[in-house]
Amino acid sequence: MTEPTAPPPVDDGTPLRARVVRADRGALVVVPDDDLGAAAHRADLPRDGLLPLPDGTRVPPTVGDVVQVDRTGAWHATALQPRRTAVVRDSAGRTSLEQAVAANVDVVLVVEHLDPEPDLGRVERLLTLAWRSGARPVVVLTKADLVPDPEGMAAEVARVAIGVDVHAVSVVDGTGLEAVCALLAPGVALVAVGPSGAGKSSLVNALAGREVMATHGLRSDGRGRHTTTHRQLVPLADGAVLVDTPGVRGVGLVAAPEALDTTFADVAALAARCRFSDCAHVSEPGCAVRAAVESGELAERRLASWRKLAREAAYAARRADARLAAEERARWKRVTKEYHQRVRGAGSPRP
Ligand SMILES: Nc1nc2c(ncn2[C@@H]2O[C@H](COP(=O)(O)OP(=O)(O)OP(=O)(O)O)[C@@H](O)[C@H]2O)c(=O)[nH]1
Ligand SMILES: [Mg+2]
Ligand SMILES: [Zn+2]
Repeated sequence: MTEPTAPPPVDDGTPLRARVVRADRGALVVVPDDDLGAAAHRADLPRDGLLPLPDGTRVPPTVGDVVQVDRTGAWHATALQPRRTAVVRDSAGRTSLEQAVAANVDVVLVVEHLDPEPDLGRVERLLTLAWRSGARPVVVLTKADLVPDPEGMAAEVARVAIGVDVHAVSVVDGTGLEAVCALLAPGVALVAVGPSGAGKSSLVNALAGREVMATHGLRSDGRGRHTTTHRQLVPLADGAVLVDTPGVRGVGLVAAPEALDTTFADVAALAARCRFSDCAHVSEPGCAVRAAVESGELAERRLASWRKLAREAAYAARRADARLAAEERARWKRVTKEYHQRVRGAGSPRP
């Protein structure tokens, strides 16, 4: 990206409403929210790296966030606007269970390659992540120029992407790009998620009409090093913005039963017809899910994928509950300690 070295605009002392282009540990890179194509500028963060929401909770800002920036002296971010949407993934971090990948996006581009063959389970996982965000998912299948029947493959993927548009594209011969361009409009924010080597940055460059992001130089086999190493918001020519993200091996899901039911609307509809409401779809009598697998209506693979993600979501929910309980215990410990200190203090006033 262009390094944020441009001089700050004239500072009249009023705070700036700014969009986060990039979020690092101690500082943000921001642009004015009313001019996303303007020169980027550095804005420092408080020492703990957190910013307050209007309700007082402090959270780490992420790319796409709208922040308030104080421009007296060195720019520093002071507050965070509530997020319209948030793409969140399971975090391995100690301080929080969720990591916000991108905020305030309207569209999540689930980017998957056609060559090597698309991984349907990964598409289902990323669609669940996308539905959970509140934004609209769109599947983009890249490298259409490398396969003989991209449309046929897109139709296969569309069968596991219920209610979602699926486009086969190529940045080499331009196939399908107009369908993705049709999503762009002034003020629209998108994020591209998908495995390393899928062609996210290549797509970003094609949509931007210039080389904004570095891409993998050699023919990639989809493995090996990640070319994009940090998330970044890129202004596109038509007033839209797109967040490019580093490829991830497997994004962990946060608890999201509704999102799962949306991704697997077919399985959920079948499960609603099982004789027992707590049917585990293994060997229960009157199981509509098993019956659909046996009749070939539902692919065994899809059922297995749903089970895997449902287990993961349930685990995440338990972990979130455990954390809440631990936080509650810690709060009570603090409260009672303070109480005892006050009582002691009242009995024998400290010198
Ligand atoms: N033939 C062909 N190659 C493509 C296409 N799109 C991307 N590639 C190639 O795929 C490789 C990976 O592309 P990138 O855009 O760097 O992939 P990425 O998803 O950004 O990868 P990470 O940044 O590691 O997550 C590069 O060698 C691109 O040239 C395409 O439409 N057709
Ligand atoms: Mg990239
Ligand atoms: Zn059942």
